[in-house]
Amino acid sequence: MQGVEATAHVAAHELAAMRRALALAERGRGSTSPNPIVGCVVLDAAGRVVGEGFHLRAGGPHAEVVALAAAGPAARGGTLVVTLEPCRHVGRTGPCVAEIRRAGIRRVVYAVADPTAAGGGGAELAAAGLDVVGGVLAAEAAAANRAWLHRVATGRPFVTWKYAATLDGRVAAADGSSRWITSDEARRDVHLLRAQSDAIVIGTGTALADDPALTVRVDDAAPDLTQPLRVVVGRRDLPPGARLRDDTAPTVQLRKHDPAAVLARLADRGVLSVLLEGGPTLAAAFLRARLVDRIVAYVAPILLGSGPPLVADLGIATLAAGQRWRIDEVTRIGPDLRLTLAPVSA
Ligand code: AOF
Ligand code: ZN
Repeated sequence: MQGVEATAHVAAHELAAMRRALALAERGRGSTSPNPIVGCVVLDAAGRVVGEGFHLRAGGPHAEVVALAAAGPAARGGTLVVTLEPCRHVGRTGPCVAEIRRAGIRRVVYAVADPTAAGGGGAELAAAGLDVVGGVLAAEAAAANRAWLHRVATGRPFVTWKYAATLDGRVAAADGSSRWITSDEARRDVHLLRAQSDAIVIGTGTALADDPALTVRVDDAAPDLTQPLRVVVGRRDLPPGARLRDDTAPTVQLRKHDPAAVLARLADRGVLSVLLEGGPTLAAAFLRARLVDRIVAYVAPILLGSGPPLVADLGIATLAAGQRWRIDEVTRIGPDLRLTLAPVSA
C-alpha cells in the first residue's frame, strides 16, 4: 500500500508519530551522508510513544535500532513508525527487520520505500505476519531525502546552483566590487543552504578573486556541525595564505573541469548534495551539461547596467532554445528575493 491512500490506513496517533519521526530525522541532516536521514518512533500496544531515534552517522546504528533500544520491552506488541522502509541487508549494520521481529513489534508504518539494490524489508515483515503499511507521508519524507534518493537513482550527487545577483543579473559592478550584493539576511540564508550540503564547489577563478572561506557560519549551529567539503575546480594553484587552505574545513582541488567527472569524484567520496557557488564559467559548464538539479537565486533590487553576468555563454542563440526552469518557490528575504527553481526537461 503506497501513497495518498496509505495515509488513510493509519490512525491519527500513528500519523502524528510519523510527523515526529520526520522531525527526528532532520537532526541527522548534514552528518549522515552517504546514508539517508531517517527518524523512528516506537509506540507501545496502547499507542503511547515509548521510544524515539534517528540515524546520526553512516556506520552508526539505524534509526529503528536506536528507537527500539530506547523502548526496551515496552515495544512488545507495539508499532514501529519510520521514515524509510526498514532494511533487510547486513551492511555496516543491520538488518533492522531482524531487530524489529526480535522486539516483538506487531505493526510497521513507514513513509518511503527503500530503492537501493539491497532493498527494503517491508515484504519480509509482512510475510512474517506483521501488519505493514508503506507510503505514509511519503512525499514529505522523499523531499527530506531528496539528495539521497537522487544519488540512488542517478549515481550522482544532487546539485544546487546558488547565485546572488542584481535585478539585471550582474554578480559584480564594472570596477569588480561585489561585496555585498544581497542583504545580511540573504547571506545568513546561504549559510543554512551550506549547512545542508555535503560539498561546496567553486572554480579557481572565484577562489583567487574572492578568497572565500566557504564555511558554515550560523549563530545557532550545533557544536558538532559537520562542515561541508570545500571543492575547488581548476588547475591554477591557490596562494599559500588562501583561506581555503586553513583547517576550518576539509578542502580538495580537482584539476579536471568536466562537471560529470567532478560529480563522479565527489560521489566516490560519499557526497550526496553539492552546492555550486562558483562563478559564471563554472555555472555555465554545469548548466550546459544539464547537471544542475535546482537553482536557488538571490536577487537584490539593484541595477548596475554593466558588470559580469551571473552565467557565461550557454551556447544558446535563439529564444526557443533557452533553458526552461520552473519556479517552485518565491520568498522575500529582507529587501531581496529568493527564487527556487527546478529544471524543465527539454
Ligand atoms: C541508514 N540509517 O536509520 C536506516 C537505513 O550503511 P548501512 O549498512 O548502515 O546501511 C545503509 C542502508 O540502510 C541505507 O542505504 C538504507 O537502504 C538502509 N536504511 N540506513 O543509514 C537508517 N534505516
Ligand atoms: Zn536498518
